[in-house]
Amino acid sequence: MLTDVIAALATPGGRSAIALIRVSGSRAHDVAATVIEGFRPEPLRTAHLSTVIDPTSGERLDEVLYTAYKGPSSYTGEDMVEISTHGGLLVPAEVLAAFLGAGARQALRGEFTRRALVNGKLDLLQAEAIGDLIDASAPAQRRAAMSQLDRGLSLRIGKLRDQVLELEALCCYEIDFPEEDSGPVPPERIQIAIDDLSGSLERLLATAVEGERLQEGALCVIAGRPNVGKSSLFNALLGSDRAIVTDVPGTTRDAIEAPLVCEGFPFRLVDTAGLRDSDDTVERMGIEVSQRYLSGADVIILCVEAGTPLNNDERSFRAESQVPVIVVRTKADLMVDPGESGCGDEVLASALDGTGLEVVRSRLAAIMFAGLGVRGDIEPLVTRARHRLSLQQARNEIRSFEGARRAGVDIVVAGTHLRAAVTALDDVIGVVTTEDVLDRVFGSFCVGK
Ligand SMILES: Nc1nc2c(ncn2[C@@H]2O[C@H](COP(=O)(O)OP(=O)(O)OP(=O)(O)O)[C@@H](O)[C@H]2O)c(=O)[nH]1
Ligand SMILES: [Mg+2]
Repeated sequence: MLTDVIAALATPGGRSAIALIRVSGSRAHDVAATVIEGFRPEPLRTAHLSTVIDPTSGERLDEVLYTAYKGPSSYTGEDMVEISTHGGLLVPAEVLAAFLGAGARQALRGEFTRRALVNGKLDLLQAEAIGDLIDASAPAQRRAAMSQLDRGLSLRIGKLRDQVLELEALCCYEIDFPEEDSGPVPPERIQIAIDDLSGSLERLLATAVEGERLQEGALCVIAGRPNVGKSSLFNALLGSDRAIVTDVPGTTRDAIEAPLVCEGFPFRLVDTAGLRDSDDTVERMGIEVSQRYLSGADVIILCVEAGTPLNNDERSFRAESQVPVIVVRTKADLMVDPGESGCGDEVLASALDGTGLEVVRSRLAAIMFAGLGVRGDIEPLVTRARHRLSLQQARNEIRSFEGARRAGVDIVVAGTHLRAAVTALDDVIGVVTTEDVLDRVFGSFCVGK
């Protein structure tokens, strides 16, 4: 297939030692030959030292290293050239302009990976994983993205797809031999196949809550009465003075959000205005913002000063919360008798001397990502609503198939649910051909005719 030549800067603009420009398309090598002095692709995948010349002015723009790739053995599957130029704002822009002047077109967002997908170098899940890897801010996100790039989830979904096709094949067998009253396939065998499949789908779907949380970062909201030390705790956990701290109750008026990594897991930590009845308009608005954040929180840190018993509001807040609440007893350094506070699962902490901060971090990681810790790297994760919705669709189709079978619906009609399940699974990774089903029917059953 003939494709136009696209080019783009693959590194961010700004002062840097080097920058990388990528060029891809059927005539990528021809375009490169117009701009790079003495360009020759061979030996492929080898760095060559040369000079980039402006095709219109003939001016030497930069000394570069270039590497040529021949399709399909390249990232996009097309002929490609990667050029390492010197960094900074001007040089990479001028070299890129030279390529555009020589017939390349500025690539669109994600167009290289999109071509890789079209050319079968990657499936959709792997393409998403590349985006996730680039966006990762916590090691656990990187691990999940790497596993998805290694086709962890693709293979798992491929296996589910195989199971559905297997089931379909069993049913096709019933269609082929209608004269045999009970059918050649014992109904128990079909039921076992259905149960196995449903079980596998449920297990995978069970990873979605924490998987999607891993993708987004768990929303952790710090709440409590004014002046209890919420902003101080926020700053201490982040290790930087992001929020203003004063001894005036009602200091924080707006919610402040910042990314935080706890034991390798991503969080979005939010400091909020202290909760109380206030006549001050701005403070009241701040409290409303706090309430909104609280209603969307995955986990809440409720700050209460050490040595002070929880009041009724705090007790009912903890009891009625829909999400886990970690009670943090603040200002532990001011306590006269260290034994007097911090009962049960409450955490004794001080923003001043760092007491308890590690406990808060590990408590957050344990509560929000316990399942991932247990599963380790073995289970692939469902990290997007897109995956989850398709998997739920597949599961619903399997349920409908089971229901239809029980109700004695004709197997050909019931079988349409299996087709729909395959389509739903294919939506997650890629393309489907009905040839697959036929291959499986005759391949795994050895009918002999
Ligand atoms: N000794 C000690 N003082 C603290 C600690 N944490 C906070 N404080 C002090 O308590 C006061 C209030 O702290 P903030 O962090 O502003 O409290 P807040 O809960 O954010 O208050 P509002 O934003 O007004 O709701 C300040 O004077 C802090 O210096 C701590 O761990 N130890
Ligand atoms: Mg504050």
